[in-house]
Amino acid sequence: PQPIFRKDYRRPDYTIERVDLRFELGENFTTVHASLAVRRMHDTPAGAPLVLDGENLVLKRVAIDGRELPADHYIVGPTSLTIADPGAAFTLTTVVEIRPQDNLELSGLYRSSGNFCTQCEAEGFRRITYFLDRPDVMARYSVVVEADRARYPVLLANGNRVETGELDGGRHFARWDDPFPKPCYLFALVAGDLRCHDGEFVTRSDRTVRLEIWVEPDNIDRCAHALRSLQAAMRWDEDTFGREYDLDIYMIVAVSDFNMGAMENKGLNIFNAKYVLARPDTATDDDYDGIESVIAHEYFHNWTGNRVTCRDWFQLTLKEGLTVFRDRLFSADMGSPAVARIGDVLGLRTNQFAEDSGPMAHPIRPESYIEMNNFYTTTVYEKGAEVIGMMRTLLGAAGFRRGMDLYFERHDGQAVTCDDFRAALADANGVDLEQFGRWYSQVGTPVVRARGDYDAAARAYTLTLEQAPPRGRDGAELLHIPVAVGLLGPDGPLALKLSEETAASGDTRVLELRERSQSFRFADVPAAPVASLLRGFSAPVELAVERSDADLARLMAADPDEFSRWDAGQELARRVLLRLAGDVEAGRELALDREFVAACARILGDERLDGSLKALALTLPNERLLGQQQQVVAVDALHAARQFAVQALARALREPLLAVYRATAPTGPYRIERAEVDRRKLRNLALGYLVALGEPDQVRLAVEQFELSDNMTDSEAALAFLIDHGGPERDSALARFHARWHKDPLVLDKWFALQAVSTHPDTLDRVLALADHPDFNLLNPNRARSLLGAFGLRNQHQFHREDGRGHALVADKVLALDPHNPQVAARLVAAFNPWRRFDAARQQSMRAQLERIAAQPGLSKSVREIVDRALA
Ligand code: DPP
Ligand code: ZN
Repeated sequence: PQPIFRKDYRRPDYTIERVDLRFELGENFTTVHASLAVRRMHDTPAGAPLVLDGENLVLKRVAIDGRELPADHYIVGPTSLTIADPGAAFTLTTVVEIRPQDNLELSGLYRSSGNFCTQCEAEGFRRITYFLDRPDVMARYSVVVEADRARYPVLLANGNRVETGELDGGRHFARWDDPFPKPCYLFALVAGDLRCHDGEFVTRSDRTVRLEIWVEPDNIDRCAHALRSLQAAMRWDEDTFGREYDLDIYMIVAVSDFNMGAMENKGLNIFNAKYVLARPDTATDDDYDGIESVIAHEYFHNWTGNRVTCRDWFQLTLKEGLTVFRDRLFSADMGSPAVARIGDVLGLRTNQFAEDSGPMAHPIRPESYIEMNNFYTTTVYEKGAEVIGMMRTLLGAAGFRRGMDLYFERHDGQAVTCDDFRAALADANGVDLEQFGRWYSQVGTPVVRARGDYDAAARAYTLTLEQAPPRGRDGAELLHIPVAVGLLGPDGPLALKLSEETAASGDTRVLELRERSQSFRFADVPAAPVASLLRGFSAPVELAVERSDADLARLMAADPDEFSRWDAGQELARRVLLRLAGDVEAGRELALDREFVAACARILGDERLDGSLKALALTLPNERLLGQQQQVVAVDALHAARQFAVQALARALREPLLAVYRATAPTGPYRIERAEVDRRKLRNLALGYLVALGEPDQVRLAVEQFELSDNMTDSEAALAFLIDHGGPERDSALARFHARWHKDPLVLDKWFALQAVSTHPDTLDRVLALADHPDFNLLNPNRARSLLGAFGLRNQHQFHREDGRGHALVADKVLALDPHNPQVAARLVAAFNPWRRFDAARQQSMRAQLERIAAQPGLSKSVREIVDRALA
């Protein structure tokens, strides 16, 4: 397969202005009738052929302006329909047959739990009908859905329902019109036996919007949180960005088989059930948060993605980076900004930094791709959101809002580029964002080095910041990097006064680093300060600065920026763990740093910190993050070091941990409220450490919590600790959990995932057995991810076993899945991407698996692209 390059973008020769579709849904096949109003673009030469995309379609009829096309006027290729000289403006009619029931790729029109649904982003619409399947072709749609009434009582599509009726043979139909022009990737259709949880929202201009959440009948009691989240998101987007919803109805459908998290189709979102369904006994606090943010994310796309969409797929971050940024602002406003920010940064460092230093590294706006689905990445999404966040930091909240307003004013109804977005922000504020624009083409994680010099005589502190290219990418252009800094004096944060300023004010400054190296001089600094750098993680960079453990401990205790306090603690923990890993490798006796233990004890007793922040501060960096800090990832030593540190901390803090556990017992039934979430986070953190001691009394605490809790948050946490502990307590808890939940797919996914990420040494054998469990289904994306994704992408110690059995297992499943669902297989095979970061034996093992996969005849282009890049 040939790559497609961003620089080769050309406008389409033809455009499609109106689309009339009729779907005759059937058990064996579905017939799709399409009438497209096509117009030749004014600068297209007369006679240019019309080349439509199409995949897995059986063409039954093709006509222009009602006349059948003679066979010598068109060519049906494997992925196209080419029509010679079709004219300047005409109606093209096609009739095709498709087989949704055989569609296991879950792209296009497919079946899930007996219902019909669609997924068209990025290029699924071409699997439904012949079309110009590209986002810069925007059309108005009218859609008729016909199906058996008994099996498919509910028939949905985008826009407004304008007609329904009965047909012969027990069939019925519904017609839907979408008044807004849209790219075909936002098309959606659903037909099935579904129930509706409904509500409404009154917009700020006093229009009442009907809200409908459609689910399988058994799930009707799990929709309340999704509805509340939607209402909150709608209000927030009005208040924060002045964006009002534009149709009279907004529908969300939950389906069990879905490749992604959710899809923002105009007026008819289709969701992975995981991001809709929640009840206290089935969903954890984190699940509730995930639902709130994904519901909001898809809703926010209505303006950032749908009303203003992408010109081409290279611009994906235009809508995704921006919409992730918007959903993060929303989540921060709904809950704790510091907790939200810590979660974002942890995810970015663990996943995006790894991607950016591996074979799939790409800019947030990629230059080329073979399979677009492979570029729905943490780089495009999460680093993309960081890039938007930096612009907001530079412009301020009000300036950013001005820029957003101008963006919508200029581009509503258009398909545009990242440069258009940046121009709107710059023009609305009269600033220059040219140098900043390099973030869109930059690859890898830049390094910012910092050095401080205190001049006691002048009472001045000079901070020198220097930017260096990411490792192995010399010659990268200089970036425009906002670095938020503060200074801590002996008595706490200092009011800052840069030497060019007239008076001291505030305790944070955003320094703009645009040169290779710049110095910033702070005046009136009474004593040598400790610098707090990159507050709030103001740029997605790696910070390199020499700081003593004592400096870190001071930041950890006194930095007014909650994120930076956490970050200082994590850096200290990272040092401690990496030193311990060195001791493991050298065969030295292990001892946990006393200062570190003392710092942890202070956090546990710190009155200023809520339970969530305490839990985050006392969670040691994960093994993947630690591995990123090493030249060669010391898989076993890191694991041993971290396990040792957990147990040593638990021994040292046993009494305070027990006291915390007792003091945080529930006082009533489960409530999803901030204070309660904080309480559960802290309680489960304490329980985790206590169970790690391996003592019968502490294990019993987990067994009791598992048996008595009324909610999934507490029972899942207890189960996870029991699985790590092993023994009969584990087996009986797993059996009980399975007996209670085996008919509930989302809960059973947890059962698989918890076993896959376990630290217990027998994990690989158990995962092997689970892959043959009757409840395992490789073809269901959630289930495949819950076992294999969790194991391959999150369990560094077990996946990278030296004997290579972990590698072999995941490679086997990639090969088994690829012929059916290449998109999910490609996500899984990415587990091998970091292979060059390991020792010789592990490299050889992973390389052998990659070569075995590469040699597979008929490998999908999705998996081929990842594997070829990994081996290159
Ligand atoms: N549905 C995916 C998302 O919202 C792709 N658009 O991010
Ligand atoms: Zn999105």
